[in-house]
Amino acid sequence: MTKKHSVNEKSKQEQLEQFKKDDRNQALTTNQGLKLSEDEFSLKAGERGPTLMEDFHFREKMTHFDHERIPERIVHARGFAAHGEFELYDSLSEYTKAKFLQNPSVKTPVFVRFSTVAGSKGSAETVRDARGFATKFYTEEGNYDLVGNNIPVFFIQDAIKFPDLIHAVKPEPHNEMPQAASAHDTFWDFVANNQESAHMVMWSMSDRAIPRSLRMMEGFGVHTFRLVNAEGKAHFVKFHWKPVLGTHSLVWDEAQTISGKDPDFHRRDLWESIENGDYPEYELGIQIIAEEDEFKFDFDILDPTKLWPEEDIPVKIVGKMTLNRNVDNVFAETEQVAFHPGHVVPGIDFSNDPLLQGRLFSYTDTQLIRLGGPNFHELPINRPVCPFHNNQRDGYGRQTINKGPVSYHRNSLAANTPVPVPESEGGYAHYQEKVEGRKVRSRSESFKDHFSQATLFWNSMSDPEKEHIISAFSFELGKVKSKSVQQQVVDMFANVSKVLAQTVAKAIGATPPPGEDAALTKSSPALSQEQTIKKPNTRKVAVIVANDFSSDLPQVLNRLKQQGIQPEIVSTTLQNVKGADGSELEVQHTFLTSDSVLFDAVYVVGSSSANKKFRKEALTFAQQAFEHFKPIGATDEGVKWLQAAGLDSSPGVVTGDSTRFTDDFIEAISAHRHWNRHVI
Ligand code: HDE
Repeated sequence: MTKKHSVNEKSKQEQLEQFKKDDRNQALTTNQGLKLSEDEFSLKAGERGPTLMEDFHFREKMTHFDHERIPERIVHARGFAAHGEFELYDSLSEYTKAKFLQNPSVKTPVFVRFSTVAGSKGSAETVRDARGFATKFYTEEGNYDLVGNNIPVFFIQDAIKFPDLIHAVKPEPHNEMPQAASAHDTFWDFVANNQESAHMVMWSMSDRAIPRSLRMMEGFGVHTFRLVNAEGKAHFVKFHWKPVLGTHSLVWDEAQTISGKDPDFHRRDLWESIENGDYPEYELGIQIIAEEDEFKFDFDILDPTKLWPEEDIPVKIVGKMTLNRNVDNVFAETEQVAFHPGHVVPGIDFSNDPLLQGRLFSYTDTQLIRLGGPNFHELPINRPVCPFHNNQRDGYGRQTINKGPVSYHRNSLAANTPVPVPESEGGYAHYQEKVEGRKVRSRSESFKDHFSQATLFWNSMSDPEKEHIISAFSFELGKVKSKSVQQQVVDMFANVSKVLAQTVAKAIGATPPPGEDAALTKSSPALSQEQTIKKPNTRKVAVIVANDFSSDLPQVLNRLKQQGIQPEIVSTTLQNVKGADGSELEVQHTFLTSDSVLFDAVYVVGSSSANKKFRKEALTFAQQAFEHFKPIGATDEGVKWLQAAGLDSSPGVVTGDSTRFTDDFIEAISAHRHWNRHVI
């Protein structure tokens, strides 16, 4: 189903055909099916008279409109989703009896919703935040939901603290500020007074919290789950999604500018990639720990503030998910989809992680208010693809018309149907873990180390990544008004790194904690994005061109396209630009409608006939790309412009007319960012 055409190129003819297929070319009717002769004027007593109560058409239309909104999600309100499919590489029967994980030839349909956590439904998408990564697998045994995030650990260890965490990070209630941001007093007060948050805070201050694209971020199930095979043997498991394009981020200044220039940046990127046939792909990975090894680690595997270092417990890649279809209607699908970590299939079970246990209550509870009653499983996006039967009846919005008088179990009047299915025939049976203990409200001693893995994360970062973390802390705490909270946070993070705490303290005018960092004991290279896959594919390049461009340009652009790079022409107006040899290029953006931050690289071509204003605009693009460490290319007149501005001969800046230019530029684009550039 490859589409491979640009979104803008969708022809009128195609659109008309689409309209014919759906219900748009039908007669306009009321919801009762009554054909309507007129839809512009309400019924009035005389042309200038009052509207009449008997205008049922007006009242139906207006009432429906008045009720169009449903409550947004309390967290993860801002989200975007796509359909796709999941394929397994090899059977996982050794670990699980889940049917969709047995046979590599089976393609399981999926629906994935990505989200930010803190912001409201209309908030900007490139804010500093964790991203939700929720996948619904429509399997033949029922829906399985893997409701994860792009960060592998969480702020808290027990679900009972979730309302406190979210109250702290959401806008402060007295003035409802700030929107979609953790840079305020209550969030950092929570952090300092709930130190189990240390590890996740390190991640959310890192580049992971400002992904370049939803197509370029990892996903994690976070909790420890259980896989159970046909013999009843269980293993502990953690789930990972690894993006085929690698894990990449924005830089903070760029992320903030994009929030204003294009608050829909991430959804636009996902939508356009799918429309263009550049389907986002993620490989599924599992980490396995045998039950008998549960206590072999220096952390508790039930603690959701801990990850399993990949170097110690390798991630086995077991399958691939491809997102290949955009939604038809965002409300019907993306907004009404109801995920729940408790939607499991035989062969997948829970662990006693106290955060997971609490989530198992919260998700159905929230749908009851959000989707207005207990029948949300009947909405098309939530319906399993396999049949479902039980004795549940009635409720708001019931769609199924159950027949017959019997709606209870056990019965004789309907031959005791529907019938429970034994485990051996596919009925779900919970893993029979032995549990014993006193009823207590307390936390296991094994959950009390909050800093070792936060330090592991810090130690695993490259120098630029460490600098970004320091700046993020300095930004966030710089926005905090309480001196006491600032100092508490600095003192807390001295437990992670003295260098980190001392540098941040200086930046925000707090007292630097004394001491030096201990010698590095352990790091986990897999945690650094420096280690990620780097490819030029789908990277967007702003090509700045004026009339009289050189005749080589179309060839350069073709070579970039062959590498999967997307050159887009930027000029003064949307009129085609003409080359010196008479060839023409279609312009996609003007200096007014676009901005350097919306591209991965800038290529300045210019031309000798370009005026001063053009040259200034081109250099603004290049300068900003330079400050964001992005690849810059220049040929023809562009080379002189960059030289005059002192932007040439830095890492990642490629200039020249030689045949090597394109190869070098592609290499620079593949590197994504050039951190060794001297930016003042
Ligand atoms: Fe959620 N979370 N969560 N969460 N969560 C919701 O459910 C909750 C947690 C995650 O695209 C809510 O339908 C509690 C961890 C995603 O529709 C709510 C706790 C992880 C989404 C809820 C957590 C997540 C949600 C709000 C602590 C990563 C969006 C609307 C125990 C593993 C799903 C909704 C979508 C949504 C509760 C912690 C991921 C209120 C109580 C940890 C991706 O039920």
